Amino acid sequence: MKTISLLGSWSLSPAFPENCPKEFSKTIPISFPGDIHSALLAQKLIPDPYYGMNELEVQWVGRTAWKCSKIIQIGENFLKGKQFITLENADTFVTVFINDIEVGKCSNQFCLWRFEITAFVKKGFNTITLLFEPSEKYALEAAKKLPYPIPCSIYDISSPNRNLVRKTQCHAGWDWGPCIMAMGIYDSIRLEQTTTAFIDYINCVTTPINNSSKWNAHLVLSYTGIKNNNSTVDISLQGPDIDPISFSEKCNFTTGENTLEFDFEVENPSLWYAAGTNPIDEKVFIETGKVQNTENILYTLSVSIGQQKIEKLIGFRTLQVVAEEDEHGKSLYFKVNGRSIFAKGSNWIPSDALPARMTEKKTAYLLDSLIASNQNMVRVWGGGQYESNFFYTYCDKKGILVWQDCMFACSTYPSNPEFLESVRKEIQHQVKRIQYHPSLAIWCGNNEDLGALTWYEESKNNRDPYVIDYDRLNEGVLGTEIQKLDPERAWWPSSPSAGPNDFSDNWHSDGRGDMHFWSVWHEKKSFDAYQEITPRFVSEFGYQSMSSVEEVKTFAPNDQLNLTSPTMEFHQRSPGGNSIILENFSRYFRFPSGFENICYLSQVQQALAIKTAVQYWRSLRPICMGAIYWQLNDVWPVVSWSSIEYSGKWKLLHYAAKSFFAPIATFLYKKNNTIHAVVANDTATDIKGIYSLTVFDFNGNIIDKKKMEVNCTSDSVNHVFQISEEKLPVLPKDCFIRGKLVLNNGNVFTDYLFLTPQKKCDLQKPHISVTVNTDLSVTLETDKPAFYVSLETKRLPGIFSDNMITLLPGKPVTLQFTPKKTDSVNSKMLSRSLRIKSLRDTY
Ligand code: BMA
Repeated sequence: MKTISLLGSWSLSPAFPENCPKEFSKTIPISFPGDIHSALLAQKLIPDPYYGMNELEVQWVGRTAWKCSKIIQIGENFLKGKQFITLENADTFVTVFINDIEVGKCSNQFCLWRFEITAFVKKGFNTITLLFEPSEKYALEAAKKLPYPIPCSIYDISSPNRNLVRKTQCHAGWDWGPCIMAMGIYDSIRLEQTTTAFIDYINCVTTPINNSSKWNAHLVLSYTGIKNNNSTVDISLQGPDIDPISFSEKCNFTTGENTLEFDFEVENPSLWYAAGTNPIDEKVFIETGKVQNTENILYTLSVSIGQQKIEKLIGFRTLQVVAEEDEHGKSLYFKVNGRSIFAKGSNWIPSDALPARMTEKKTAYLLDSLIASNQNMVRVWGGGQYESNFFYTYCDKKGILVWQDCMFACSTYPSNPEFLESVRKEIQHQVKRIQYHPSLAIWCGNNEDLGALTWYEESKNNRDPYVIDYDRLNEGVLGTEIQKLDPERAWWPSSPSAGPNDFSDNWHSDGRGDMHFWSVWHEKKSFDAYQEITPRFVSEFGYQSMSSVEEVKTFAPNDQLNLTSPTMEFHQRSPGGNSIILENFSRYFRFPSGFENICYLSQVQQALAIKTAVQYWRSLRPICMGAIYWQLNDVWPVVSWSSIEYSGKWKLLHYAAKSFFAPIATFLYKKNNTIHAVVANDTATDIKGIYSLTVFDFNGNIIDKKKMEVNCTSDSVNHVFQISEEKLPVLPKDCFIRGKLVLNNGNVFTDYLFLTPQKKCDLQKPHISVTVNTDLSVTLETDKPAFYVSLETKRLPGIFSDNMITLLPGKPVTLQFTPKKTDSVNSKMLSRSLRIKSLRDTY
């Protein structure tokens, strides 16, 4: 088999130039993987859709048909046997022509499309043309044919009926994303030639063999034969610490789709670990208090038939999803290699609204950031896309457990035969493409579609047809196909849900399965509401913040740097979102002065909200076993729930996550006037130390102190101490509290707590001195207690070892800065770009 990649440069022009303004009628370059908006932007034919309100100016692009062509030379050899053109992640309605003859039509972004072109290719030059037609046109046509309306969520700027076309749902606009109805090829487009068969997919299920150090590897090879033939299949497995395995088998290939299965044994491979649970890393953490993340050892499985060779990296681990009835309801947790894992993570949305910018570099950066803040799980949310091969392989290496939604979100969906058939092909392809990844932990049918049945007038008033549609799609196609193709992996019907065969909508029930907890945002409850539930696993909860001023300036001119300016409101898509941020300022803080302080305080507030939730829920272990916050990243610069800004800058939440998700952590929280001190230990080692609780006044004087010996067994929490605030020698408004755990080996973990909203406290104005050291560390010292002390760099991207810290007089703290571009940054540059802010500076 031979392959010719068609990635790289193509020519782009409107399909019907007569309908376009003159400047667009010319032919311009486009590069695949890539998209049409990005190509037009590169030629300055459209304005930057992320700037100001330009999004409105580019809506026509997605409503226009475009043509891309490429000329390719084909040699004699390639014409033996049969030829095909194959497209992956083609968005969405793409008609393919070879030498002006139509050879096929793609209509689902998530399917693999392979069209035979044997009769149409010729020796020498061939022209390949792709006609991209607007998805919106197809969606509107589909809507007209419906016997009754199929509603979906609609935002101010959105493309109608996005739920009727199989395309990344959030391209149509979301409550954090622009409406950019992108078109393009985002993965692969290639010509293929074979005289025998294609290897379509390989899967390898690895299972430990009882009472031995051996594992069984069960290899499944899916192939399409183009004629009956006998060929030899060569299989090998290699890795750094096993004896190479290789064997060959003569196999009969028949025409059409087939599978072949092989079993072989592997002696003592290294185990695959979820991040943070590798024994070597845990040992380092216990000894030094420093988190280390060793990459997992993966093994190269290679399968060849004739000239065709496929290689995949596989891992060895056991993984169970435990969803069992118990005295608290129904559990949901993950067991890796027999050990229960508290899932700490965030929700992933596509890495950019312009698909050409969804680069491997960006994916790696975001996943590295996720790991660096002590997370071990990512949820690939159903309104986005099945992610790239690179994404899953990166998760395999780093030990990031993947919660994989199918790509359906916040909507009702149709169940006509064509739609279901298209989804069946989509899910068959996606399961076979990604199921070999050891990081893939669970398949989930959709995001919030079960709940969405209660959102729309149509489905509320006439529920039956919508329930039947839901069931046909979700259980009839997705659940059935997934359980048939990937029986080793758990099937979870929806997020949130109470698990298989329980069709309750689970929105406000905290006892069963996973829940989405949005009361402290959409319902505007106070942060205390996080402590009013006892969830088993929270797969979504979020709180918005603004991005840094530096980021805001990338989309707003100076005269718009005001929260209620048209541009700022345009870059806020959650209805009433800015008011919720402001309302909580007035609930907790003295009102910040000026735009810069608003941005900063909104990030402090977001970090405190999510910290409150995670600390409380971690303290409920083992009843609660997961906290996956909404959301890790942004698709453009916007006010949102993300912990990382579009530009990659960590918001204060991302730094806070590093502490509240740390393997060993101490938490202070107040519930019903009682202060609780908790130690959480997510390591495999029992720990011992001294816990101290100190009450300070706002001059930094110690008013009271209690000390006790504590221990905390592995993978558990210890509620070490409780005290009613009335028992304190001062009024709650006149003090703050520090909980400090000093382990017997000297490692220290701390947490601070205010007992009243900070606005009631008479904070002293601190004078913080800053010393920038030659190794790019920054030493901070203060004369008065300073809260949420945050460092930021201007025009110098990078990450601090910690941020949003509490500084006490006489206790200098040194934070290390790691610039994104390590070369040529010196302490002078860091000094110049450094900004520092604490809570008292905001008013
Ligand atoms: C959740 C998600 C998203 C949404 C977010 C914030 O429920 O599934 O659809 O963006 O809430 O509203």
